[in-house]
Amino acid sequence: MKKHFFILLLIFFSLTDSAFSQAVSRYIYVPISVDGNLTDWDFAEWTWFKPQDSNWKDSASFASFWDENYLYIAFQVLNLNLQAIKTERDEAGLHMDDGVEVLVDPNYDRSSEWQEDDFAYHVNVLNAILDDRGMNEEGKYNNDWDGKAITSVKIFGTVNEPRDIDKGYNVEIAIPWEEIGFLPAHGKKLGMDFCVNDRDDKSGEYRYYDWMKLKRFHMSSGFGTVILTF
Ligand SMILES: [Ca+2]
Ligand SMILES: [Ca+2]
Ligand SMILES: [Ca+2]
Ligand SMILES: [Ca+2]
Repeated sequence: MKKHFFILLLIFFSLTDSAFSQAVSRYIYVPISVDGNLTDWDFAEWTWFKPQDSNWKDSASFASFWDENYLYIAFQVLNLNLQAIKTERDEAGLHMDDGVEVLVDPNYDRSSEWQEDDFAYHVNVLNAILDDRGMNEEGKYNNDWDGKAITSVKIFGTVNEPRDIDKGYNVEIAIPWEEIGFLPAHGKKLGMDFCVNDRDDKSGEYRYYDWMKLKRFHMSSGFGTVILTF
């Protein structure tokens, strides 16, 4: 009996974790300066997340603000060995570099397929971008779409110098509302996920973790909810 109770409790908490994860994006009167410096985020509400693998000790946090022009996002990522090799926009494999990924479901329909409105930005620690929106004719994520977001990265350490110990990096992103596709207002909701990609320290392969613990990132039905508030 006791065992069943704990199993039910576990199911409940795993459901609440995935189905009801929410973060708040507060209105900000002074526009964020997208420079990698997070002093303008002093009053933000940070959401912390970490890998599911308990042997993997990295972690990250994200926060969001908005104003009439932009949805702002900031990341603080802890990482001891910064590695990235891609420098060109939409370069294949950029998602495997150390960097962050933001996925947005603007119409908040929480679909299981990647649809026209849904878009993703990868920003690696060299501030190179891989962005996509909707699907192309070949049935792949449409990387030909290039968004207008402004991004900036500040690193604490050295990239591609594994002999030292790095601390991590900050990322700031400003996504224009005209790109998201609606006018921002108090109470408005977006589906979003926040992810960290990591070029694995030992094997040179890559691994990742995200806020919503998704197996497939391009799936808005698994996204958390970001609510705009004043
Ligand atoms: Ca800043
Ligand atoms: Ca959608
Ligand atoms: Ca692109
Ligand atoms: Ca280093």
